[in-house]
Amino acid sequence: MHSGIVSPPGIWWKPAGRQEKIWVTIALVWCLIMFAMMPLWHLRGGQNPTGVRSKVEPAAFVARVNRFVDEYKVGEEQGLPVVAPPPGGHVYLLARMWQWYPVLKLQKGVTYTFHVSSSDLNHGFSLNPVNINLQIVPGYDYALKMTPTEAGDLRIICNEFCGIGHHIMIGKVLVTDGASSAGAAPDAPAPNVLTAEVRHD
Ligand SMILES: [Cu+2]
Repeated sequence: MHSGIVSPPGIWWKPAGRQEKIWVTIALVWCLIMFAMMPLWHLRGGQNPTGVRSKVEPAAFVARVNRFVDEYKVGEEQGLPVVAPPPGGHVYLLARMWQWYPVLKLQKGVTYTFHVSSSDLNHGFSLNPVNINLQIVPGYDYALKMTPTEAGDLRIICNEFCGIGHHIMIGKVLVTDGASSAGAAPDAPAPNVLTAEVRHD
């Protein structure tokens, strides 16, 4: 029997053996590498979209999104407006339980200022198959310069659990080829290989 007072029988007090020292050293070195990666990745990795961020009242953001939809709506898809903003303009996307509003139609090779916020609670913006991830927080307008580099049909997946409808919270971004965008049908076949880059200016 042993307790917190009576120490258990064992050999824990013997000096660490060679192998144990090697393993502890490897683990320590790896920890230090990972630790160094944090500042390194921030400065060199291009992983931190340092966009313009500002505070915004959720209701004001909703109003801005609605104005954006009214101005540039070009169609409808499954009850959601499809909005094609002018090239180089501002794009507004609202995350709310449980949809991404509206459907965006963008042009390849054009840089947009992309604003995204939430009107209720935290959501996660994950653009697939492009690897862009952002946390969407109500009260903050997260603005990024974004340039679609390939035409196609992208999905926005919510990757922050936001309630019972979380799994159906899937949005859509259509990227059209600049030249043929004018008369392109929304269901025109699109290549399935997509990339986009986030700029940090
Ligand atoms: Cu969610």
